Amino acid sequence: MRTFLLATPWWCLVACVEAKDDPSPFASGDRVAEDTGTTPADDAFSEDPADDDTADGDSGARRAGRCEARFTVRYLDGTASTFDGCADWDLETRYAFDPDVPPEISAASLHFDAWDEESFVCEVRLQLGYLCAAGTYPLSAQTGVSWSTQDCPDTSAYHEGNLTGSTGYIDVWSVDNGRQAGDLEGQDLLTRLRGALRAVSDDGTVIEGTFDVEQEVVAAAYASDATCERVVGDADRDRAVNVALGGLDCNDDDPAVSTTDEDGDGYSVCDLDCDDTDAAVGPGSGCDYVSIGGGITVDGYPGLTMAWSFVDPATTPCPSCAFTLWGAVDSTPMLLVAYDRAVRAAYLWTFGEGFTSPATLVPSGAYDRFTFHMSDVSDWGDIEGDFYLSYR
Ligand SMILES: [Ca+2]
Ligand SMILES: [Ca+2]
Ligand SMILES: [Ca+2]
Repeated sequence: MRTFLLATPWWCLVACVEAKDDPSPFASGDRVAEDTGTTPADDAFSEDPADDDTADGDSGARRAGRCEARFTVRYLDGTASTFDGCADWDLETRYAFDPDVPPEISAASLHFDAWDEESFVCEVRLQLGYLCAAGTYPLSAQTGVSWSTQDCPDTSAYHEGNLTGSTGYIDVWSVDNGRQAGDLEGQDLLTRLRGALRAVSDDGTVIEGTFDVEQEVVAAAYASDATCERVVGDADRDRAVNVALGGLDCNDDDPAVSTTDEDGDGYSVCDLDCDDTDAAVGPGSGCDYVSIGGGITVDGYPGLTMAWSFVDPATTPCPSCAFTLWGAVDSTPMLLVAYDRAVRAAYLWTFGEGFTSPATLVPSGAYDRFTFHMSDVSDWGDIEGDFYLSYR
């Protein structure tokens, strides 16, 4: 590999402003962009003679690219905005060259905007500080997703703003730079990137979507000194990342348990469609749980046992929940435990107080398993939930 280190990591110009304390080498570059708001002279992309900030073919240096990209922003009030990001888009890449194998993309930046007019903005930006290979990249100091919703469709004025993903991932499905090996710096290089993303901001707004872009660029070198942060986020390779990484695949060991709605009734198996071949059968119509196993352990009350029963979510503090259980001690209701399908979280309610926390609900043939862990729940302490729910 040849080495061409940059004084200021190019991708840092946006993301590192918010990662001041991050120890990664990408976050520790000088703060020219942060201090002055201008682009540093040593920013690699600003030096790129082919970088015209567009991919629509109006530069002689680049051939017109190809873009498919669709994103949905989901707001906490249940509204959503879906847009095509290819009206104005850009793929920027740097490469590590090798005499024996085709170039690797050492770093990548993607920008998608629903508008090609400068005065309107509905965009998402992806930063991959080190793209070592296809795989799942959890958001970090060097992997970032940010988006702006000022002029997005179906977005109320209340939801307009600029957001940054605090959790989530960029899932790179494939990276293709052709088959030519060697030092290709300065040559035209056709690069294709395909993948998906899902990110959640601190205020709970979610962005998700897929992209497939191909563009010819003038190859420039950049040897990243960052660590490859790629992980296996889609073990069953069904194009859905597991819930532990912020994805929607509730069972990442079984490609048959899908996040897509096969029968078109509005629910996937992960959304608790117990028969995804029959649109007449789904949550609320034949998919209700009828038996419960397991329960909770409460740190503050060791040995506590509760009798659990189903109650109608519509009559509880979590009417949007997919199912709700009352836990009672000696027939006195003590705890309400529910699964909030909209945010895929456990909902717990004690006398007057509600709590949510990440939870997993793993469908399988015999029963669905619902687990969660909540820390410091009022004077109950830590609560660990482990339930087995069956349709029969
Ligand atoms: Ca999967
Ligand atoms: Ca379905
Ligand atoms: Ca169904």
